[in-house]
This record gives sequence, structure tokens and C-alpha cells, in this order.
Amino acid sequence: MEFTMQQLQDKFAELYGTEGEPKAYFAPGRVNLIGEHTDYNGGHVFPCALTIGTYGLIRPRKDRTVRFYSMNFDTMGVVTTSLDDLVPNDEAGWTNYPKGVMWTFEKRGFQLPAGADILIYGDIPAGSGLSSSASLEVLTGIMLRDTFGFDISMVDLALIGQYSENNFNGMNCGIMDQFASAMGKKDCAIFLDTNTLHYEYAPVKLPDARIVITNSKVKHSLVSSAYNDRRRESETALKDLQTVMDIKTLGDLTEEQFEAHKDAIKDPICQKRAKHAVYENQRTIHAVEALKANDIVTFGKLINESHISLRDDYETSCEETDILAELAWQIPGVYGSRITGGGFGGCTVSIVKNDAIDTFIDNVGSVYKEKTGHTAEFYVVDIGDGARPLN
Ligand code: GAF
Repeated sequence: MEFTMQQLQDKFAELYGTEGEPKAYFAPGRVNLIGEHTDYNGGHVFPCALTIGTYGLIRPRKDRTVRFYSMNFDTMGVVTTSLDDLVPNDEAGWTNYPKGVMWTFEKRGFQLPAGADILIYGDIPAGSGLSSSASLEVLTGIMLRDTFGFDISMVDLALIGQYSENNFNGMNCGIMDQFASAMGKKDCAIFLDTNTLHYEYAPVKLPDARIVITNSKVKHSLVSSAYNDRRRESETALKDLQTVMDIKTLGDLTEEQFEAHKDAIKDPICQKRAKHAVYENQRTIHAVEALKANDIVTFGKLINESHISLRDDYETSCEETDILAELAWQIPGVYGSRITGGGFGGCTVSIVKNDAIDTFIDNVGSVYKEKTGHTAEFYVVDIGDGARPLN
């Protein structure tokens, strides 16, 4: 964290005055270990919350004004809006995320009795695909809930975040990121069935290894439109399959059932997308079994297969993340490595033996730089808790 809590409190007082102590909150980012692009296909995911994320200070006001300030976008200064004017617009930049959550609260019958002064600071690297927007949504949700005394569960706060991202910000994401940020648990990944929202915490006990995130430092444009395309292609595949079988989601299918009925999917691109969704869901179930049995070798192999499927069938990887994963696979001591998150850049996640971490960072970093000109960043991460008050 670049700023201390004291510095955030001082900035809050400087901007908004000292009348009344603001309350402080935190909501984490996430890394997904396996189960990619399965969350809107009725499959399983296996993310964990990080110890980096978004911090917020909030103090209610007496009128309907809302004031936002971000330490990360300080050049925007204080952005002022009103609870009576909750509409998305480009000039509002990052504030469209908290505004979307406020709009969703009102839509769901949680009428906000007053506005608020809000200060935000995030330590998730920009554009890394580690869910800075989901963490901001969940943070806003928990701040509003506590400040105005609403009775809303953490799972519902995740759903509110997803709804606002879909309907206010136009990104048709699934539930994974908001769920991980709201429901994360230290040292555990969340095995979530996105069909039922049934979940269980699986301890991530890696006796001789750590989770290493590698940031490609690349974010290709049109991420959200390409993401929405994938979602549409998967839905087309599902509709075709439903003409020959009784299923609700692609997550209902085993690999065998998919192979037996795949010809019902007319468009070959949609068929590849569905293949990924079905196989990735099954891989996720097997990966969790392997982790529970302390079989890190199998867990790692499934992680590698996930990358290959995202590269070849779902086509959400890109040259840079392919290079990162393929370099990682060559290093002894790497159990598995794959692109994580929405794709088209962002990060890879790797499971690396403790005594191979330095070599991994040196080798992957230098060859990646040679091949792409980009300087990758590496984070050896701990798994943290979900969103919470700090004072
Ligand atoms: C993004 C989305 F926000 C998630 O819902 C999920 O679909 C992920 O991409 C891919 O697994 O992070």
C-alpha cells in the first residue's frame, strides 16, 4: 500500500473537512486459479481474494450530494454528483462504478436516505485484470450497506456489483469477481458453482510452492466488446444444443455428452467456445479434487490445459500471455501456469516451487522482455479475506 491509512484520513479531512470521522473499508482484488469463462456458462470457478484491493473512506451527508475523490485519479479532483442524477457518462470515468452500485441499490428498493463524501485508493496494478472494478463495486456496496444500515448479505452485495457492472457499465461479466471480492477467505480458494451459487472454501495448502502472478503489462483494446462477443457465442452454442437436449447451461454437460451432441452447434466458432466452457468446467471440478488430495502435480497439469483451451478454443489469450505461460512451462519447479481473468492481456497465474521462484522471475522476465519489449511484473501473493470494515 503506497498510502498509509493516516494519509488517506488526512486527505479526506483536507478535501471534505473534519466534521465527523469517516469509516474505512477494504475490498480485495482476486486471482482465479482455474475455471475461466465458465461463470456465465453455468460452470464452476475457483478464485481467491488477494491482499491487494481497494480502500474507501465514507461519511454520510445531510443532502443528496455525492462527492468522490480517488488517490489514483487525483487529476480528476473531486467529482460531484447527486443521488437524483445517477446516469453513466464517459466524463465521470471511474466514478461510474460506485454510481452504478448506488443506482442498483435504489433499483432494488434500498433507497439511499442521503448522499456521502467518499475517498478511494486502490493498490491493484492498473489494467492487470485482477478485478479492480469488481473490488470497487463490492467496496461501494459494503460502505453503503453499513453507512445506511441496510440488511444485505455479502452474496447479495456481490450480485448487486455484478448487476451494476452489467446494466450500468455495459460489461456483461459473470459473478466470479464480485463473489471473490465479497466472500474471500484467507488461505482458501472459493469453489463456486455459478449455476446455484453453492460454494465451499478449499484451503490452498501448497507444501513447497507459492502462487506467482505475472503481469504482462499489456491490455489490448476492445476487451469488453471481445468479452461480450464470447458470451454471445457461448449463448448461441447453448441454444443450438437445447434443440437436441434438455439442458439449462453448458455447465450441465460432461465432456462425453458434449462430444455426442456437438454437431447440433452450427457455427464452428461457437462450437469451439462451447467446448472450452464444458471442458474447463470439468477441469475445474477435477482440479479442486486434486488440490484436496494434495496432488499438486495434477492440479498444475489442469492449469496448463486450461491455458491451452483458452488459447486455442476460447481465444481469449494473446501473444504476450502465451509467451509468459509457455516460458513458465519450460522451467523445472513450475507445477502449472496459465492466463487468468477475462483475457486479452493482463496476468498469468503460476504455481511455482519455492526454490524455483528466483529462477522463474529471472528467466521469464528476461526472455519476455527480449521477445516483446515489455517489462513483466511479478507478485508472489498471499490469499486474503473478503471485503470488510477497517475501523
Ligand atoms: C472477467 C469477468 F468479470 C468474470 O465474470 C469472468 O467471466 C472472467 O472474466 C473470465 O473467467 O473477469
